[in-house]
Amino acid sequence: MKVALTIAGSDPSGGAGLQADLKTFHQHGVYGTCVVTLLTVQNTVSVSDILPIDAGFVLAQLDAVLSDIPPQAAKTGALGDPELIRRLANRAHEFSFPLVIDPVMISKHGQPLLGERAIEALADELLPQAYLITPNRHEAERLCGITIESREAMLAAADAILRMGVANVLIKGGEFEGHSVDLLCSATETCWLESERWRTLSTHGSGCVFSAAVTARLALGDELTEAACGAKRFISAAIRDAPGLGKGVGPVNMAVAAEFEPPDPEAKP
Ligand code: PXL
Repeated sequence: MKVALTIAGSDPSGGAGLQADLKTFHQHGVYGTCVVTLLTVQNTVSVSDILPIDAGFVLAQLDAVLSDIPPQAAKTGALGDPELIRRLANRAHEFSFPLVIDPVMISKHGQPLLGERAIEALADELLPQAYLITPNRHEAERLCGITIESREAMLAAADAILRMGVANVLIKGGEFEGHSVDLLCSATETCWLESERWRTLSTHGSGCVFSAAVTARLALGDELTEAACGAKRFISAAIRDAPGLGKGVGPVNMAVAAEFEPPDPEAKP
């Protein structure tokens, strides 16, 4: 069985953070492991408190899982603390698997989720270690200073982010001509990912699920474009079939079918 690791915060309402990542990994037939970075008190209505886990304790969790169950791919979610970001960046040099960084900095509604010092540490030290970063539109704007109000601006932002030393970037959450539009860019390839834009409030955790689906597919051995296109189909269906839970911004449905090639049981590890 392939393995994917998430290094992320806890959302007790189960729609975002490590809970969303693990459910998404599982739905792709991938064994999920998780290193917890922070706890939140939240539901679909609000986040009322955050408890960061001591950076040394987070690193100890990481050592414990990596030395025992090495993953084929990993992702990060909410990291919170600049010291943790720096220490993780130091360890990421040694990773022999692709690292997907979801730079959880600003919510899709524009709310800040990370302090200024942590954003600096993320941009300067961690992002250059990533195989792929998956910012939403606001995070991409914050990273490169370009306002994304058109496809041309989204391309310019992706290009500017690549020039910051990032290998590949997937900008999520564009909305143009009534479509949901994401953009995958690498040094050699540009790929628009488009889907219908569903009229729903239930998008809590959609960014986490999208980047977790890419990570699961990378763990299964997909090429990047294939992983991003498959993940886009998964998140689009998960939003379309959202279960309507909670009194606020409800979760997406991570139990929708994921299309993937199961790994060949005969293949050598
Ligand atoms: O979707 C970003 C995110 C990541 N991680 C945790 C969160 C959220 C948003 O609520 O709670 C733990």
